[in-house]
Parts: sequence; structure tokens; C-alpha cells
Amino acid sequence: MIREVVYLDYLDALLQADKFRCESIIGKLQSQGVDIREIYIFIFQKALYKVGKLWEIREISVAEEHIATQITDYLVTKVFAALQNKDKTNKKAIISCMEKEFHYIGAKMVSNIFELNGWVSYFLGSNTPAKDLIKFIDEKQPDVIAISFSIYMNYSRFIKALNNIINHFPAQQIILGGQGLTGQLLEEFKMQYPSVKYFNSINDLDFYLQQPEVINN
Ligand code: B12
Repeated sequence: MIREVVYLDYLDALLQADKFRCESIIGKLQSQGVDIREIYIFIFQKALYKVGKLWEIREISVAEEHIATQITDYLVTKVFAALQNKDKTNKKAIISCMEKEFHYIGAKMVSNIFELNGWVSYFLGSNTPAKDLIKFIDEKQPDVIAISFSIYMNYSRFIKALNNIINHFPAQQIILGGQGLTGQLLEEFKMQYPSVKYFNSINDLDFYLQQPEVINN
């Protein structure tokens, strides 16, 4: 478990836009053998959620929020690059955000979790136009499409794009996550789309990817 004092030290460095201090704190955790999932959730995610709250109450500026995101993006990649991948499977996943969805850090973590489990992961990042996503799915024929949805306001656009995928590829397995669906909306979504798997954390996804029926399927 990462100690609160380490998180607070990291948060302080992040809010000071001190990339090298952030990097050094994370480097220490890695050298202590702290698991990537812990670093992702209990440092990066926790700090960005705090940044979001500070931005909401105007305690930090948009520029400060942007630099915090950029530093995190860099470190998400760096922490992952230091790891040895497990043996490759022949499974493929496409990870994307839908059109007008610009939050891609969570999706990048998801992509890395697939790769850690030996999958080939096509990470498309943010704001993928619906028709291009369909074309890409057609070309790559993935086992799974993982979608990250963060902005509640984009719900109807998101549903339209999701229906479009389901109509084109009725048998396609789809996994969804992100902060856009919560509470009643999430419950309604699950009832309407029982075949879409929803995970609200990369740990749940990781656990799922290690199930024998997923590995051997
Ligand atoms: C950085 C940021 C931005 C950046 C994004 C840049 C980038 N490169 O990603 C920019 C500046 C573009 C931005 C813009 C906006 N943002 Co913003 N942003 C954030 C912030 C501070 C951090 C996002 C982040 O990376 N979080 C960290 C990641 C790791 O967390 P995560 O996305 O939840 O992912 C985890 C899980 O959800 C899960 N997961 C995520 N996806 C998936 C997918 C699958 C398949 C699975 C299994 C799991 C999974 O795994 C991840 C790891 O555990 C958040 C605050 C917050 N609470 O997150 C606000 C936040 C998301 N933004 C918000 C808003 C309102 C906006 C704007 C509308 C603001 C505006 N008025 O312009 C725009 C909308 C832009 C758009 N159309 O997308 C709100 C969203 C509220 C909502 N749910 O609807 C938040 C929550 C801020 C707030 N407190 O109000 N934002």
C-alpha cells in the first residue's frame, strides 16, 4: 500500500508543476517494487481527481491542470515502459474514446493493462470519429473493444456511437469504463446493454482478463 505521505508529496510536486520531483517519487516507488496498478490508482488517478476538484473550485488554473495532465501522461507511459511484458497471447483489443471525448489518461492505463496481460492493444486515444472507429474495427477484427467514457454531457453522442458499433458488429465484445456513467444512469445503461461489460477500475479489468474463460476463449 502506498503511504499517504508519499501521495501528498507527489501531489505537492504535481501542483508545483515539478516534473522531475514527480518522476523521482515514482522512480522510488518502482525501485521498491510497488505494483503499477497501485501507482496508477493510488497516485496518478487520485492526484488527477484532486486536480479536477481544485480546478472546479478555481483554486488552480486551466494551465496548471493541463501541466498536471501532461506530467501524468508522461509518467503513465514511463512506469509501463519499465516493465517486462508477460508472454504474448493472440488476443487483440482496441481501446478508444468516442467522438468529442478528450479524456484519454484512463484509457491509456486500460490499454497498458491489456498489454500487461499479453494482449495486443491498439490504443486510439481521444476523440475518435465514429465512422473511422468502425473502419478500424473492421480492419483489425479485435476480440474486445474497450471504450472510455468520461463526460456525462456526451451521453447521447456516446449511445449513438455505441449503437453504431453494435449494429455493425453484433457479436463484438465491448467493455466500458470511465466516470461518465454513475448512479441511476449506470444502472439503466446496464439493463439496456446487458452484453456490454462495465468495469469501473483497472483492477476489475485486470482480474477479468486473468479468468480462465477469458484466457482460453
Ligand atoms: C485532465 C482533465 C481534462 C483534460 C483532459 C486531457 C487528457 N489528455 O485526458 C481536458 C482539459 C481536455 C478536459 C476537458 C474537459 N473536462 Co475534464 N477533467 C480532467 C481531470 C482533471 C482528469 C481526468 C483524468 O485523467 N483522470 C484520471 C484517470 C486515470 O481517471 P479515469 O478517467 O476515471 O480512469 C480510471 C477509471 O475511470 C477507469 N477507466 C476509465 N476508462 C475506462 C475504460 C475501460 C474499458 C475500463 C475497464 C476502465 C476505465 O480506469 C482508470 C484508471 O483507474 C478530471 C477530474 C477527474 N475526476 O478525473 C476532469 C473531468 C473529467 N472533466 C470534466 C469536465 C466537465 C470537462 C469539460 C466539460 C470542461 C469544460 N467545461 O470544457 C471538458 C470536456 C472535454 C471533452 N469533451 O472531453 C468533469 C467531468 C464530469 C462528468 N463526469 O461529466 C471532471 C470530472 C472534472 C470535474 N470535477 O468536474 N478535462
